[in-house]
Amino acid sequence: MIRRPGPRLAEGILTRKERSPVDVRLALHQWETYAATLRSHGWETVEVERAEECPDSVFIEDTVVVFRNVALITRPGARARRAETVGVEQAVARLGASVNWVWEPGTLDGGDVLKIGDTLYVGRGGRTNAAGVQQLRAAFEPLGARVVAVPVAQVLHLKSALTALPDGTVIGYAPLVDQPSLFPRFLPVPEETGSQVVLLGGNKLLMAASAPKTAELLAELGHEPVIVDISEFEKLEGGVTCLSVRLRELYA
Ligand code: CIR
Repeated sequence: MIRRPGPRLAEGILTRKERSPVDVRLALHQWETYAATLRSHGWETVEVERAEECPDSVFIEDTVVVFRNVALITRPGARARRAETVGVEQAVARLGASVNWVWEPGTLDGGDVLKIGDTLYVGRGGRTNAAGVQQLRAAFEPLGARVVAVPVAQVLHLKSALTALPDGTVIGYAPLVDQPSLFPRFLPVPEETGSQVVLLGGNKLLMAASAPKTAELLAELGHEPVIVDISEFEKLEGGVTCLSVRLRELYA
């Protein structure tokens, strides 16, 4: 599931970076390439209706967490992003998910949830609060998920500085990971944006062009990096994972 950037993209929220001008036309081109890359690796893309008024709506991963057939619509930690969930609810319902919601006072961003098999690591920190973690637990533990809360103090989202390889090894940019020892297997990578990979299938990993050293390292370990340039989204603190929601389980 993907969502085309809207006309107000350049106004997206910044928390940790200085603002630098976003080239909206280039961003659109990069987004088209990102979507085409998913498709050329066997993924069907479902485009959620564009949210004209929401600058950050392209970062669709933050609006929903899917486990088995249940889609938990988030309540984003940034108030300005809450209107983004509307179109996403309709889209996941149309795809056959059973829809559930995070309610006040809970806040949860999908970028704070890393799924490895049946384990959901959830980052508690900037955008996701304790009530959000509790509601994630209540939604998914009855379905067989194991929810593990981990602290996030140094980055925007849990997945800003770590994701996982196909075998479940967590890869992370160690200086920005609060407690690497929480993960059974942890591989440090040399670049912050290199810590974000989307599993395309087989040994293929979708990665950002801004992390060449990590791509080289992962290639040496037998993975096959597939590189996309997402510079304009990186200026807004977004990475490869947040530009899509992968719905493997709805289609399983
Ligand atoms: C925000 O601050 O919410 C957006 N500018 C960036 C969101 C990136 N999402 C993610 O890492 N999952």
